[in-house]
Amino acid sequence: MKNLFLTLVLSLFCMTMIGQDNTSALIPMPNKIINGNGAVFTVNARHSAITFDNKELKFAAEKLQDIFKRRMSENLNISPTGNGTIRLIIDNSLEHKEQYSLEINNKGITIKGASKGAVLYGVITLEQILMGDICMTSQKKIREIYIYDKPRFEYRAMMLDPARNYLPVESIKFFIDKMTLFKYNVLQLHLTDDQGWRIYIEKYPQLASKDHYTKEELKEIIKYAEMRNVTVIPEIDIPGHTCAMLSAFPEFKCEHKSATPIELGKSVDMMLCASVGKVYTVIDDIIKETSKIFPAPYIHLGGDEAAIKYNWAECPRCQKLMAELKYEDPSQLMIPFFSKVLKSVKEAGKKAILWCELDNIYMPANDYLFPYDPEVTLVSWRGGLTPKCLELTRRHGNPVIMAPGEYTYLDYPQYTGDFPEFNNWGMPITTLETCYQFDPGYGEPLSGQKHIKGIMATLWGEAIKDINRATYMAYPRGLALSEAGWTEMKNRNWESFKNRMYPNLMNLMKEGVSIRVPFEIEQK
Ligand code: TNX
Repeated sequence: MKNLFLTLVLSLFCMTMIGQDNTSALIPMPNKIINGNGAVFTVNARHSAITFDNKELKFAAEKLQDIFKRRMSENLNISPTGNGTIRLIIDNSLEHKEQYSLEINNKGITIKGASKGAVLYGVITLEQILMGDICMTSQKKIREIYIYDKPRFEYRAMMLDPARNYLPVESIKFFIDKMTLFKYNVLQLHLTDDQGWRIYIEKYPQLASKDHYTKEELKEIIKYAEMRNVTVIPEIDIPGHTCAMLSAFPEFKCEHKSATPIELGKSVDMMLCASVGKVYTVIDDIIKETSKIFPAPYIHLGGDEAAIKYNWAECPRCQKLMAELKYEDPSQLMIPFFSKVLKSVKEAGKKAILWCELDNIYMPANDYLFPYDPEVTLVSWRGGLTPKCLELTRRHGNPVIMAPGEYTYLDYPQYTGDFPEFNNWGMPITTLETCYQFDPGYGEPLSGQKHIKGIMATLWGEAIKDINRATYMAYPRGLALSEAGWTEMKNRNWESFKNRMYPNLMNLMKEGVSIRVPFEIEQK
């Protein structure tokens, strides 16, 4: 009797909750949804069990078990075999490796995925269904729905920068765990810069800063990420952004009168000298060791903001090398520099990623660096130069990752009162709405987008002192960018996104994630 009364009160309350339904917390928006005809599935520990057909799915099954416990107070059994009403299945007939389907009807729930990661995505989508349809959830019911989903882009990255400010292993794991909620599948770790060298290299222990990651710690991060369908890609930034390396190897500096003394922790526009032979030996060793630690097929080698004008251009040894090679512009030394480095990458069995540097203040008009080896993937990051980078990569057959600063840089302030301490690069404000406007295809016809591998939400770390600041800068903008990476343009809509965002923000807060509440945005 009491239960009946409660159900009645709850139903009346629920009828007044306009806009809350089973799709109202889906982020990124799935690419195909078919609504049911009003049937419901009731979750009940006595009659429902979770089964999975492949031992690889144990993690997803446990995640699902935890979701039902947290959201419905139902303790479901997991049984690896048998005919549970809630089934997780690896389906090899699905063609895209992250493709999944989630089918809910009055008989049960079936999640099929092309891989364990895809099945996990089905589980995550199911949690968002419960998050959106809170009234049904509170009655332990789920409405009939059919979702058939796969990502627009295969590469959906976030970047963390523990080189500028070290982040403990636990913080990185925390960050990865939250990325997975929005179907990001790559974490780029910017491991080296002027302010620090965070990866311990056995052959050159002098490189590592006081705070660094051991091989075992990196492996632990990689394994944690792998369970959550996240690939960790290391970045060793050369030949610029190398003060930490130069303080361990002062002989790698250029030789010229105006060379600034190395002071660790201060960015002083120093770089590796292109004409010192040992630079290449040490880099070769670093690439080999790093490649053994990280199973990812890619290694990122930077290539950004090299202060050629203040180093190679003035260095007598580099000038001699230029004359020998009949080069007119010192930026051209990037060609032999990277051809040697890329050889090491190939020998280590990897492919390289580089920041796309075109004409900037340090390297005037150096687009003659193209053609890069077409195996090299470039990250387009300078907003204004993105159309040019898109065009050059298309012409030369290089894959490209879209990370134009004005849409995807999470270190940029998100509103006027949000200037991070310690920034001195006069950054534009990147609002949540601006992030949401990002179309990684940059308005190109589909035929011109084939070489776009995906997107990256980039969080530079100069002002990121700890994980709370990292997540505060990353969310909610990371939600908007997740949709740019996953959802086809025809399925995206700012008004709908705003509403779908709120339940997710509440959930993040409940999980102890420090976020920015976008108080300037009205929920309808
Ligand atoms: C440029 S983006 C950099 C970083 C800085 C960032 C600050 C890029 C490839 N290089 O070293 O942290 O600006 O926004």
